[in-house]
Amino acid sequence: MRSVSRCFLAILVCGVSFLSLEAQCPKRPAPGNVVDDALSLSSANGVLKKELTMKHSVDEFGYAHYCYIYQTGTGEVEAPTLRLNQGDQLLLDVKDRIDLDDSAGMMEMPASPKVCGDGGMMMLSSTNVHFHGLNVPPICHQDDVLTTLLQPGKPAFQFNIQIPKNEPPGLYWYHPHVHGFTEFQVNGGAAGALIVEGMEKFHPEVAGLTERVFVIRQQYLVPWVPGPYQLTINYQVAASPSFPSPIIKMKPNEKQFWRVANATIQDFMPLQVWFNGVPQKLQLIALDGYPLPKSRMVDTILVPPAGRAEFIVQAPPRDNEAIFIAQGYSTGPTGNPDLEQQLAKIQVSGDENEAPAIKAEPAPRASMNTIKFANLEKQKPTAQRKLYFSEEFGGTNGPIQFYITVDGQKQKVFEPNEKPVITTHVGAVEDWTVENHALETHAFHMHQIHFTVMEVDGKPVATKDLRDTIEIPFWEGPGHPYHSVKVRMDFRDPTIAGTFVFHCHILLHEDLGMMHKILVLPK
Ligand SMILES: [Cu+2]
Repeated sequence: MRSVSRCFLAILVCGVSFLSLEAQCPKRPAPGNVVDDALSLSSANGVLKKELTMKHSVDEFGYAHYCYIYQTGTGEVEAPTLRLNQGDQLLLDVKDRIDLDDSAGMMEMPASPKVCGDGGMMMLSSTNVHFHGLNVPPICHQDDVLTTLLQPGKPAFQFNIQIPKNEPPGLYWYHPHVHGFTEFQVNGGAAGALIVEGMEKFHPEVAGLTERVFVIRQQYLVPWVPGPYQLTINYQVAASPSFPSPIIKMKPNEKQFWRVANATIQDFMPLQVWFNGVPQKLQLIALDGYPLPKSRMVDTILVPPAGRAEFIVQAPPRDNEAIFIAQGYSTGPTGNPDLEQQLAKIQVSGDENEAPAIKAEPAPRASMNTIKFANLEKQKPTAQRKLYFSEEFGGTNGPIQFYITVDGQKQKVFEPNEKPVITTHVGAVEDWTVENHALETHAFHMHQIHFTVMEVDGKPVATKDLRDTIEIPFWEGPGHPYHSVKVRMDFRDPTIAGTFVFHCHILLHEDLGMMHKILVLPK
């Protein structure tokens, strides 16, 4: 479907949704309150078996909510954190109960010819689940977003995922991924954290610390129309000074382990913690659910949309106030402004946190060599590829088309029934150089595997971080070089054989086709 008609339809659908006011989603916390973590659901005896129901409603301010509801003995909670160990099995029953009049038909797109789940047409009321960052098979009932489609009113669909024994411990997340409609549902808050336990085995410095899981989301009244938005932290609106700031409580000098997911639809967030206006050092432990071989002290952690950062924060002494803040970030002439926003006030009170006795840091109990992608940077690549992001106006006053293109191929937007633009095979290790030819920053995301960031703008990077999402800054225009990253892709693990996607994680761009398929053939 042409994007021009879909932009109009977006407005139409939002107009429609204002009319269905019966609240299906639980009430979200009011701003100015203490930020609570989501309910944690932990595996037992190697299994986590739970049910989530996706619903929809519109709040009193007109924001659409899409909610993953978990039923507890005392009521409904939204978007619980799923906690599993390496090797555990996740059995997640998901029911689509989105009550939305999108029978206009015009919103429908033909689904992929293959069917997993209920099949039918892809609509705003259809859903599925992507387990972002998990290195698991791209097949039906696991992490397959191309053919999995759940429809309202149908029986629950079961996701059945074995967390690999060598899965990197860290913060992952789950969210819907129906092409064309992902942005609406994630904008509505449909996103939750998934944690693979065991970080302390690799980073003993986090052992015993109070752990916080913060999911930052972003809500637009009409997500397809650029303009004002609100960030939220664990569903509490963070829009200070318009609203009172959310509150994070810490004890004086206390160290906490913060696990932060950027579940916004398009916000690049340079995260900082300030004491009296001064950015403080944060001890960075992991990025995108992958533990760093060695933690590092930084004052800013840039987290692109869909990225995660895990770090240790130390509170100031008693009666000091500190803030958790996302700095402003320029996404270029055709990008949306990502404005500075205080995410929370850190309120320091209570008993002094006992100063930790000075002792040698215990050695890690597990070697980095036991997790996936270890030493990937030392592997010899078997292929080199070049891809680029670009944008194009579709006509005199037409909308922008968003492309990601393999160099040498024709620019085209993603179609569900397209053929893969890249075919490789199990065993390959490839270096991909991804350039940005657009006047807007994009966020490159690869499904199914993490990649090593080898070079930025043609220069080797020392840290060689493992990521699943990486920002590529905008082109400054004629006379300037394109920004680029070179990433090392690891297709050696046979369990990820199959067809999956890579795309921009600005979700509007993905929905409009800045995405393509890759086929990894079994050996
Ligand atoms: Cu993009």
